[in-house]
Amino acid sequence: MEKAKQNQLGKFVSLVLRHQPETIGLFLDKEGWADINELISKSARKGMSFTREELDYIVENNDKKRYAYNSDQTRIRANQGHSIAVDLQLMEKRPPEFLYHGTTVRFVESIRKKGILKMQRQQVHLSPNMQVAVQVGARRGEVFVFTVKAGEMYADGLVFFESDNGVWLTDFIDCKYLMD
Ligand code: HQG
Repeated sequence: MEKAKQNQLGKFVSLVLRHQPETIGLFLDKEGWADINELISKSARKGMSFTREELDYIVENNDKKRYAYNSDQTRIRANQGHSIAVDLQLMEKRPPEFLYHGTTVRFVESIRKKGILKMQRQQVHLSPNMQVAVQVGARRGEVFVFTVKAGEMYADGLVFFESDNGVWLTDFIDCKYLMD
């Protein structure tokens, strides 16, 4: 599959599995799973044709492991990043002492005032290291990385989850947990 098609297919799958399944009339169950045959046939009907092998390639080789198949490989879901309400049934987990949030300089003042909000997503996304956080922030312009005192939040009773592709999730980060 050509690189351009990989990108196009990846973006399309993200859109329908995380944000707008209704654009192709796709059904997601409450844990975010879609039937793979249904995804393929309904996508084709909307002009986005791809084969099961092409989808396998995307799931296997996606740079961030954004998608996963279930155990019998009949269903697919996004590992994180949803704006629609899904229950990924992740286990709560003790975070490392520090986690990182990559953003852009123009949001810094607002974040210092209001904390890190989940905005359109279901939870705030945090990276396990500075390098990944820089990549996340770079999507939006000049990068700024907040170091988050995750260990302190956890000690204060706040809850964290780690997605299957290594993204840390929590509901909200009060500004007092941001390093200066
Ligand atoms: C910002 C991608 C002003 C926040 C990435 C971010 C990640 C505020 C933006 C995943 C704010 C929301 C998530 C406040 C937060 N004032 N701005 N108080 N609080 N923000 O895309 O973290 O490629 O929803 O800093 O790699 O950028 O999709 O979140 O800039 O893992 O798999 O509001 O999405 O993964 O943007 O990215 P997003 P994010 P995928």
